[in-house]
Amino acid sequence: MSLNDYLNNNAPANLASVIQGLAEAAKVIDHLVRRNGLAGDLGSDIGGTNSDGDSQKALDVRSEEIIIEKLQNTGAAALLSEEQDDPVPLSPSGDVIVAVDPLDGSSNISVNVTIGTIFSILPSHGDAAANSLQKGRDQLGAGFFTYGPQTTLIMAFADHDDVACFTLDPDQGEFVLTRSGITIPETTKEFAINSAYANHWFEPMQRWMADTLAGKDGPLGQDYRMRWVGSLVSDAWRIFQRGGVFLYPADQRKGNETGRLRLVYEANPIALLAEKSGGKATEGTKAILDIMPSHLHQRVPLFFGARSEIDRLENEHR
Ligand code: P6P
Repeated sequence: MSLNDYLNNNAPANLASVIQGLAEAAKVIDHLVRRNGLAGDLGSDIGGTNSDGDSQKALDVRSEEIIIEKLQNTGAAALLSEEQDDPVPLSPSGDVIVAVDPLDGSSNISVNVTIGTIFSILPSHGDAAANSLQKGRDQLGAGFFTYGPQTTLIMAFADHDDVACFTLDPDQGEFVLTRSGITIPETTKEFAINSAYANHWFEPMQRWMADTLAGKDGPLGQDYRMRWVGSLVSDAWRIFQRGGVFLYPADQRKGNETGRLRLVYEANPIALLAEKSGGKATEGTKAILDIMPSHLHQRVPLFFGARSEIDRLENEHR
């Protein structure tokens, strides 16, 4: 089944047109990724910084331009982006808002590691400020694309209990349904974290990891393995395909006291997919989807995946 057929059968018309626009943008971004280095270095810093002072890569900016172009006339009223301070107006008559991380994993562009585009679709209330500050529980749909060995899409809608995966068929140039009914197993032996910051973690994370690393001789009675790509979409795709748990805690490093990942256009979309897949997504004590954003680029700790492991982590935070 093609993406268009899946959308026609399962999505409200306004969401279908927005996702079709995002899919067209993903095809163009994918082509740029595959040609990186052949026609300039899209992983190079362009000297600018985004709203939060992160250095911008050429592909960050170009990806956003492509998304804005492809969302014209799709029913999206405005775009909220990691690369912008303020909403980017699209269709005045639009009734949804699209929040994006146009290119997640920018530091990996120049080293041929999977990167992607993350999106969240929210209702438009006709007021820019109100549109920017909505709980993830209010999302109408969410998902992400990966640009890696395969070009893929995973998405879900709020009023439809299915998480579906698509692969871009390079021969047809179309996204084709490859899996649906995605579920994250209740338990796992695989965790994803950047352990280089272990000495900066707060106590709950330290305790969780100590029990985990104790392995089969410890309180959990099983050995674990670790995977860390350093690209959220890549680690997340693996977890939605074979299970696992992802952990990006706050830590005591300057600037990471409330976490690294962004609530509105990274944590919320992933959290919707995680809950729809039978997993959990928390910041330690509260479901990601229940957090009211204080500002568009708010950072949060993000833990998602296997329910039993997230429960264990939340118990450590009590
Ligand atoms: P670290 C990429 O820069 C990103 O925002 C996410 O995609 C990824 O999960 C995380 O940062 C990696 O962070 O601290 O391991 O470099």
